[in-house]
Amino acid sequence: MPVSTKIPATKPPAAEPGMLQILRPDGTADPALDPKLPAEELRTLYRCMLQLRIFDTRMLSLQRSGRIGFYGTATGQEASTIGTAFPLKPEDWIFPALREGGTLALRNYPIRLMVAQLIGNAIDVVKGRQMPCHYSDPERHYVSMSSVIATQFPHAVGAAMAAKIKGDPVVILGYIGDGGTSASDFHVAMNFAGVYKPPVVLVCQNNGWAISVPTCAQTSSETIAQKAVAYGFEGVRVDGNDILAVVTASRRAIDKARSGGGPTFIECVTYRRLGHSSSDDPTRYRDAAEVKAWEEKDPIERFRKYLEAKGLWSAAWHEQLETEINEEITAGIREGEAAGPPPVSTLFDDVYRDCPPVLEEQRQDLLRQDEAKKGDGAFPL
Ligand SMILES: Cc1ncc(C[n+]2csc(CCOP(=O)(O)OP(=O)(O)O)c2C)c(N)n1
Repeated sequence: MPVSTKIPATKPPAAEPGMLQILRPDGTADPALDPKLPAEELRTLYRCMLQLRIFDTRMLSLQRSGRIGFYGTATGQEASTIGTAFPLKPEDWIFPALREGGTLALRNYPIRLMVAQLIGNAIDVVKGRQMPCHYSDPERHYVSMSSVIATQFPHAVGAAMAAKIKGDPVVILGYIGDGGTSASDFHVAMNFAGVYKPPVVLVCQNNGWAISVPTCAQTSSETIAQKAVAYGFEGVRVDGNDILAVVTASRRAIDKARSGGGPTFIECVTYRRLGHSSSDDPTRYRDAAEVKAWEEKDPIERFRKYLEAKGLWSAAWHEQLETEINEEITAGIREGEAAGPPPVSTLFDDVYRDCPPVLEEQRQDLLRQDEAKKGDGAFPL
């Protein structure tokens, strides 16, 4: 009989001791813990979660039809992604990992620019030089992710230390995956955060898997949150598929950081429902039953029931949102695919303030070749 190599990951979130849960699986809220957010905030949360779900679905299908090279979804992680960033002020900084592009919706980042980055075209603000999913917007205080796992944490802690030294009243939010907590950068950042107590909130999206390695093979700790204790600061564990719990935990941590109370580490217990990225086939290492159990804990559906009971959700409103989001994505794809690649002339930009003569010579040479290519279709040798 063949031996199964599929190791179970994490259990779906249940009301367990030590984990903050406010929304019950049936969509009712614990009355003692319900943050009673204003209707407008609840609607914004729903819209942003829905936008992330739809954007992921559309971009994965764009990748499957060969129109973008790579994509990493946050399907199943919408509450954890949107809820952690929701309480930030616009001046606060976000240091995302692969799955936090959706937080840009909270800062009204145009979808067309996200699509442009995924294509790497002439509209792309990073001029086609980054892998897809590396959105970047210094004006909205959103720092491009680094593909190198766990580096987000030292970057975030360093930025927070700088803010503290300068007296800049901002909070920094940094993200990591469960796999990232096995990397040395995680421990370096946690130690600096504990020692210097800068205004930082460090979030681990524990989505059960680091590509094919389950969380239980990353650590012997009972929880990831408890690792903060060793570094001398607070760690909290949250049902990451419960948007009200995530917002509540994140708001407490952000307010604490802003008022000089130092760092907090938040573990959001959630699940990566699709492949690690468009290059991965998760059916090779995990059971369909596990995925199904988590699909039943869908964070959007759970929140939808809560909104409906409050009279804040209707099928018509949902359809209107879906239409608006899809139209914006379709327009972004049309514009993005028509834009063409970034001009060759930009290849030498942004490295030196004043281009050195030797590079200027190469730039002119390249431009001459580019012109010649336009003439007869061939590069002169
Ligand atoms: C330092 C480093 N080692 C290995 C990799 C290859 N790699 C890319 S993503 C990934 C797994 C990440 O898992 P996790 O931190 O749990 O985040 P998730 O992708 O599940 O959100 C690995 C090993 C890398 N990018 N950087």
